[in-house]
Amino acid sequence: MVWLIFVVGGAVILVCYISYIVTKRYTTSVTGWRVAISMIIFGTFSLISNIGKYSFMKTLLWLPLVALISYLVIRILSGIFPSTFHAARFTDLTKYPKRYRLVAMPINHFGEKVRWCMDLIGLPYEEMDVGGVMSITLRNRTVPWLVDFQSNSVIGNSDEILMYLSAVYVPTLCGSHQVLAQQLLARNEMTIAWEDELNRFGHAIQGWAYFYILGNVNISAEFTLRAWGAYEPKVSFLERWLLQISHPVIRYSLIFFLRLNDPAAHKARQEIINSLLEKVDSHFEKNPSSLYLTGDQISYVDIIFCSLTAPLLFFTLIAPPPTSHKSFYAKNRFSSFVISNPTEYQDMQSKYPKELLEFEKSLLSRPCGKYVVRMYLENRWKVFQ
Ligand SMILES: N[C@@H](CCC(=O)N[C@@H](CS)C(=O)NCC(=O)O)C(=O)O
Repeated sequence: MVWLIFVVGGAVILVCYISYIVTKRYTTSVTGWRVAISMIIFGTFSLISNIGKYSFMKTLLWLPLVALISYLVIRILSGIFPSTFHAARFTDLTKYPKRYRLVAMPINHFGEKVRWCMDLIGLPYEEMDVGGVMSITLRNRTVPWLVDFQSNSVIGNSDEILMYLSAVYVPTLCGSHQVLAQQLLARNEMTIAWEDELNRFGHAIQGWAYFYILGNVNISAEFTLRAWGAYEPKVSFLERWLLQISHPVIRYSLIFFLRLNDPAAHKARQEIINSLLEKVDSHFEKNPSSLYLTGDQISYVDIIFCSLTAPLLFFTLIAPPPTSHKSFYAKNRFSSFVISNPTEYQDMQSKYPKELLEFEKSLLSRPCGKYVVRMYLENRWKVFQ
């Protein structure tokens, strides 16, 4: 009896989930629902063969037919490729109100680099957010990734997303709008060298900050949970709940995989961060009138550096004091970082690692930190026209 309740209950949940995502398309799952459908069909067959007491041979003979049925159901539910009947024009606005979907997570500095560039060039997109580490663990995919509903493409890795948009979207813009967007995303030998260096920097920041947040048992889980979106309404209820219950497991897995208890790894990360911050300091010290890193115009290199550094300026850019009412990070889209109650804000600050607070303070007095804050104030709300 108990197993029947589990089976029927599980099947009902799966069917509800699938009909929800198929009809509403409100999901970050691009392929996962297909797996769920096969599970339902094969699960149902296993129940039928059990109730009908099928022999081993009979079960084996039926299996190819079940596989075929499973394939056909998935193929029918996938529907028609959006651009099939529209000669590559994106016109089915009822089904896909926006051509692009960015999948990211709240504190996702590689995601912030993409969303900032997309906001600047005025790209029509919707954002869907997953909880921290949910993407890499459940889908073996890092965030951000971009879905293009017209070409049915999924593009992973923030650098590749920018290259894709530069090739596919920017040429469709007109006049000065196109020129500005082209200048922003233009790649040359110098910017490509920056890309490599900034990628190392971004990953060093992840491990370096996690060392204080996750590696220290005295630091409350609340802070990581907030950063991962466990209190963020934009993250699905299921993932928020999963984050809360699985936090200890995730914490120890990250300590192990990112070697957060290895002082040599921590030191190596610190050196990567220091050397890049010094390079940026020295650029602005040698060129006091310079506004950007690679020339007279704003470039994606500026956006990358500022987005990747933003988590180190948590209480300045991401969760600013209650009096400011808005977060510059992600253009204020995550309400869980805007804390208007001063006591709650102070409480969050007191739970934050002291080392990170001190680092933020020192960064704000350096040319590199001032440049990041200026870039956020001047350019985070800007849209090219
Ligand atoms: N090289 C990748 C790195 C992306 C990356 O490391 N993303 C992190 C978050 S910043 C991630 O996916 N973490 C695992 C997860 O949240 O599921 C890119 O540029 O997009």
